[in-house]
Amino acid sequence: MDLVEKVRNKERLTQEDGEALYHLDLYTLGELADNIRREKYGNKSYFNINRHINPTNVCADVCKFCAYSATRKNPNQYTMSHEQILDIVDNSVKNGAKEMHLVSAHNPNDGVEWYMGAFRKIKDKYPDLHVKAMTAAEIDFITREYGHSYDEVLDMMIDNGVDSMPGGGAEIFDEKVREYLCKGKVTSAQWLEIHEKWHNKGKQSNATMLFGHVETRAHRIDHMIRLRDVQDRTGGFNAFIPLVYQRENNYMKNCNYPSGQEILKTYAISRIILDNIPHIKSYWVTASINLALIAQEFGCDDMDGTIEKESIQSAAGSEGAHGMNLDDFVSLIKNAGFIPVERDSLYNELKVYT
Ligand code: V47
Repeated sequence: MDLVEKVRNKERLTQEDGEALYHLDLYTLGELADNIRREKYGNKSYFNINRHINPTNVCADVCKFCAYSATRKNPNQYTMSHEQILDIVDNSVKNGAKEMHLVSAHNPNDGVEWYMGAFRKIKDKYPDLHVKAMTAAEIDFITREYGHSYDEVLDMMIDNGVDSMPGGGAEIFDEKVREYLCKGKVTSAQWLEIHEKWHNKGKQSNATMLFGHVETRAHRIDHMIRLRDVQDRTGGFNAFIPLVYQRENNYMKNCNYPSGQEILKTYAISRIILDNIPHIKSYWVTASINLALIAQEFGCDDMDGTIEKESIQSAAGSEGAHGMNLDDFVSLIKNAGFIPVERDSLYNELKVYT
């Protein structure tokens, strides 16, 4: 059957189909993805009011794409105390934030109590605040460093108030590319296992894919299909977030940087292939705000949030370091022809900006 027909009939696509989608012209692909997105969400475009906190940049791992981490010899290393973290949280709550998204480097000096204590203190002070924390890469690091099992760390997270897991650390699942990018970090199978375990405890998470570096289109489709397989079993992924590779201040320059068209095609294809993951985020920090808005016409339905401060991708050249003013964010979404909808972290609608 013709591939376009197959998509219109909502048939499940194979690896081969996914690769073939890239050969369609951008507008056909965009229309196919947009139809799926509009059927689900109409003209709504989701975002939340959130704060990214990166409590330490000291890292035992060496990922070629990372411009954020610092080794112990780096003069720019930092590790926040719980008081410093709580000061940030206090301030962000005053500014209306409803989600704290905490992601750290893999710091061998801190101990598991440092992580869990921070979550506990945030939750004790703000029981209604959503704590999104701990990538599967961090969890894997903690188990190796401190001798816990995945289940023990996940249970500790739940006991200390973590509500959902972010999608970081997925990078690209293909084992050869992964070994080149981030040898020694959580493996693809482990990343998927950790999320599956988390879902089986009744919790939700997101999934990312870092693209636009040395991977091929086939690797991106393989990445999506591995996520789709887990999602068939658990239904626990809320959103898929394709992260566009930022290339400054790191060790990976030999890349096939993607054009705007290639980025939009990748968003659209992820909407089509991931028939069981409800939301596709065009994360404005790595896509740029303009492309993230256009991506809302190519299958994406979410822009992520106002963020307030971003350290990981901005270290590598993104312009998202200072977040986005709420009024500007809402106006930009409106001017792009969409209805901005503020959501909570689990996609319950909080406010429709008509
Ligand atoms: O996993 C690191 C990525 C991720 C670079 O779950 C880079 O809602 C681009 O996962 N260029 C962490 N990306 C951020 C993350 C995230 C972001 C927003 C929302 C959510 C969510 C999750 O940042 C890492 C890594 O893949 N990253 N370096 C870089 N040079």
